[in-house]
Amino acid sequence: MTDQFDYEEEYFLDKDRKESRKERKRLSDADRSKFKKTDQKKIEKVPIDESLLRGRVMAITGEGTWVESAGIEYLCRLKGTLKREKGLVKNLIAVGDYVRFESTSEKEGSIAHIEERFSTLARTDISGKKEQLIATNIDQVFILVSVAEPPLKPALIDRYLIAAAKGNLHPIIVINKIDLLAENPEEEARYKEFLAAYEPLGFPILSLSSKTGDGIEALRALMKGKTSVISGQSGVGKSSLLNTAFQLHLKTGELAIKTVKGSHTTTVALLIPLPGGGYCIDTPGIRSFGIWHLLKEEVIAHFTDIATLSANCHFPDCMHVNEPKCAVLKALHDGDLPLLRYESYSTLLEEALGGIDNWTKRKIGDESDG
Ligand SMILES: Nc1nc2c(ncn2[C@@H]2O[C@H](COP(=O)(O)OP(=O)(O)OP(=O)(O)O)[C@@H](O)[C@H]2O)c(=O)[nH]1
Ligand SMILES: [Mg+2]
Ligand SMILES: [Zn+2]
Repeated sequence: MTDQFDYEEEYFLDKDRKESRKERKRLSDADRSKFKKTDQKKIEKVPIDESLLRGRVMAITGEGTWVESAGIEYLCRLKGTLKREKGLVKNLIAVGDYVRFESTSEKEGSIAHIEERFSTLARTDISGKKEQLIATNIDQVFILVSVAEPPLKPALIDRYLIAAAKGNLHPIIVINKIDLLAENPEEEARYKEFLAAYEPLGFPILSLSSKTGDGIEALRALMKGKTSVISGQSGVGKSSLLNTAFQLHLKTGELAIKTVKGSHTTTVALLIPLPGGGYCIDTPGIRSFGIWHLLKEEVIAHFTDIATLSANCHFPDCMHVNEPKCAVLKALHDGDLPLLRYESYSTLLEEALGGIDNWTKRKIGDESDG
């Protein structure tokens, strides 16, 4: 199996920055509504050959695309006509896709058509120039972080939350490894600070431990009957969590300093049918999460707490960076706006405004403080 997704690769080493900036500008001038909310069952405009089989992509490995249809797994390749449509998407097909294919032998097939997606979890690929699909046609994303090993990174959570809103997904923040809190007073303080800042915002937050089983029942209940994707940094315990919750035997990794490409334990996304109904896609760990085609307006819309405060800023177009009479900076100074939130806002705003020239900076930010 090869890792097709470059998950742990260095992210923004692209030398051709100017070219990328031009591309970004072109993109943001193009159709901004990348995503139309559509019903899964809506039939596509393109006429489909009804003699084709219909199936769902379970995994994509070096061998090909694994498609399940009526209980049979087919190893499929993509038809050449599909490949020519690639354009600005790094991976034309992703786990979770519904496809139409022709079976070429008992267990093999050829994919002719990918159905329209009702949701996607996507990020920017390694080059910064293309959209990389992590999973598609999912109801909800479990944003998995851990209180320690690796430490909690609030800005990464905000990245996922924005990506979820863009991709038409319901986000659930899951904080794993709470068993480690007792022995980590610093991490415990950070965890509490995070809860104090994020709970009032209304995002669902679930604290649990796949080691002790604390909170697992709640996770199982949330996953029941739904298609979920679980995503987060390498080592936060995505596979362990699914193993504990559903008595699975996914490979899990020992903790190690994971800096080398390929050191993550899960190497390809995998759609897993859950006992009791529903599916969950386990994914390889990400190192950083660049939001594809991030707009300033999306950052502002996401930080509702900051938007509320900004009603009292002196300048109507205040961005709360260093403007005089800024109500957001005042709230921050007075302790009415958590520093965590402001830091996260600043990072993402800078990214949306600065484009690719700031992405290298962002990468450093990701590693130091999330
Ligand atoms: N203390 C503690 N350790 C945990 C917990 N959950 C997972 N771990 C450990 O964390 C390590 C990484 O777990 P994995 O499940 O492989 O992590 P992952 O997120 O799937 O990692 P990738 O597949 O590389 O993305 C393993 O050593 C697990 O035993 C937990 O709740 N508490
Ligand atoms: Mg894993
Ligand atoms: Zn302001």
